[in-house]
Amino acid sequence: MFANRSFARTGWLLAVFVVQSPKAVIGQSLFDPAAADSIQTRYRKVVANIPMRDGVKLRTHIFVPRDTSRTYPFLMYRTPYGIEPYEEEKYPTYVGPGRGLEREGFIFVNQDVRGRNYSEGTFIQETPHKPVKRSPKDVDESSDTYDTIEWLLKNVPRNNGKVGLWGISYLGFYTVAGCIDSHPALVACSPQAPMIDVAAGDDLYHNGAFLLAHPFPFFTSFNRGPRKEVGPDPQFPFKPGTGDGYKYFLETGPLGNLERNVFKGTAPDWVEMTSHPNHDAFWKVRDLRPHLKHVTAAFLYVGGWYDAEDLFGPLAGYRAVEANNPGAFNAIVMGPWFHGQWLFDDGSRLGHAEFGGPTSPHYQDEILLPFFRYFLKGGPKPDISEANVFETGTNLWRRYDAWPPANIQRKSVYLHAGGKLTFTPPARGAGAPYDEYLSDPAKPVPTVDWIHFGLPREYMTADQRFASRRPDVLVYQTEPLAEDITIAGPLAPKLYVATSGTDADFIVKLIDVYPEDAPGVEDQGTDLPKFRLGGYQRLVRGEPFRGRFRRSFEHPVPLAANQPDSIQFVMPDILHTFKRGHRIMVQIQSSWFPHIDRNPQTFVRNIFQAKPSDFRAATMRIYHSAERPTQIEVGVLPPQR
Ligand code: PG9
Repeated sequence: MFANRSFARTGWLLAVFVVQSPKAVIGQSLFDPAAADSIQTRYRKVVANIPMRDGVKLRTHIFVPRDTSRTYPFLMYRTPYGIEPYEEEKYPTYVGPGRGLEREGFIFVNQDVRGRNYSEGTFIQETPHKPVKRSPKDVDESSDTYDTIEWLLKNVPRNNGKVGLWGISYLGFYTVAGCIDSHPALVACSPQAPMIDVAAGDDLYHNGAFLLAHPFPFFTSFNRGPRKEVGPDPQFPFKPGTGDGYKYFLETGPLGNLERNVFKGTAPDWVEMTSHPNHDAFWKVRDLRPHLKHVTAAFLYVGGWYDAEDLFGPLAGYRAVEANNPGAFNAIVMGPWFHGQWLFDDGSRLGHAEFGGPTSPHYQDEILLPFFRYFLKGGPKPDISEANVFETGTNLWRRYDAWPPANIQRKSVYLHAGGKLTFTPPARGAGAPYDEYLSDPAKPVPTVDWIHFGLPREYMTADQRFASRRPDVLVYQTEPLAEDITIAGPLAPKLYVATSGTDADFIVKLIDVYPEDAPGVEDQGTDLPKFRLGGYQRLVRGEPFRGRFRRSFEHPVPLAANQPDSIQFVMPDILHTFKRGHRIMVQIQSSWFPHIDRNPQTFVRNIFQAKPSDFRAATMRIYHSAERPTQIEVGVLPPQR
């Protein structure tokens, strides 16, 4: 028996991928049951319980190539979600970051992290890194990875002494953590959509606004403690009784009701994560970036422009390594992908946005495989640039020596009276100095215009016409563009605002508006109306900011009612071309539900403890005058070939 045997509901996350996109990538689908047979044909599974320096044993499945004619490097991932199947004689449908690598031959290692599933020890959410370790009891993910590698090198025959580490999402967090103060044999790290700071821009909080629709379903299952009984968990999966998340969460009322009515103490991590709405010490110690110094491995960060969970992570992680390790091999790949699409799907489209064909194979074959071949097997030097990024709008892969590209020109798009948007600031006295709207928490702006529970990843490219017709959404757009405009890098809104309340959210959306006569009709299948691209208001990037944090993310302060104030923040990077004849549009609103929790719009210490009476409608004001020119600073690339 394994101590602390906890059946975390691991199938849930993979189920998300299976349900939504089991398409074949590079041959066999990652979830094709028949794939287990081909894994078993090529590899022999060894089950090990590897002792860490403090004596805790971590359940590890090692897949050793059956071809014993040569030596192989290790390629490992570490996970809180389980490494099924646990039976020694059974094989998983995939063991590595792509079919090409499985065909190539590595010693694949899959490990339950401390305190999860069949590993011993105590689980800690996003284990803080311990830069100083004074005794064998001072352990963290860096030391567990180090001890695992030390054991593998000594106990697995025909290894070539080199180790690679990779992982998507939470597994990406463990990848980054394992590459800090790393074992000298660990020479290649590929953090993919890593959770770098869930309280700054990844899964839980974006600029202080809490992500509700995405993490809630996760915490209804992730916290399953050690289960005594065998067989299906009567509580899993969580059954909200409706497929309409907007309705469910609106009827839930203040978020404290979710603990009282749903979790009821079964989700200690939900309680922990929602007990820190400010960016306090609890979150600061979980941010790995300060420790990404003196790294010795090569890094290949991977992320998706349309990753609804961890878009912040790969960009922030890449920047941290770049800033602190000038000599390191540190590259980034950003494709037009949703969370994990580069492994689990061919990457040809997301919602109504199409990318000119499969995009994942280019990354798998031309970037990922050459990267690991070079650093783990002494293969040819990979033809990989510092930044290998997909340009949406034109559907071209681009390569740059830096990210963002060194030759971008910082410009601002300015809001003007009459719903106009131009690259010039408002002139004095030119039209009304502001626009107003009534934001009512009882009728928040929906995230999408279809019924869904959870956060549909298609929201990242969804048509915004439904929102542009609401009185509580302000809309500003350019004239049809006379030439293509390519924007690269982060977007930096500077909002001049006022509210009749004492707190407010402001969501900024950057949108590509297709011409009314844009060719193309998408046949969504017989039971859905054909989607016409004409007039499509394609979301390019959207991001919230919770007004109380405009001075500090750790110490929120109320907004003074009816007093002009300013808010500056950064929206995640893009690389998008607005084509000639299209328009650039900006929408501003004060709710985005249930993607983001509702702001009561009255200042309370902790929104999770707000009372129903705290939720009040408020008039929001967005200024666009010479004195208060609301704008978004962007990086414009010179015309490219
Ligand atoms: N990034 C995913 C997640 C983490 C925490 C809460 C909700 C989702 C994931 O690890 O898949």
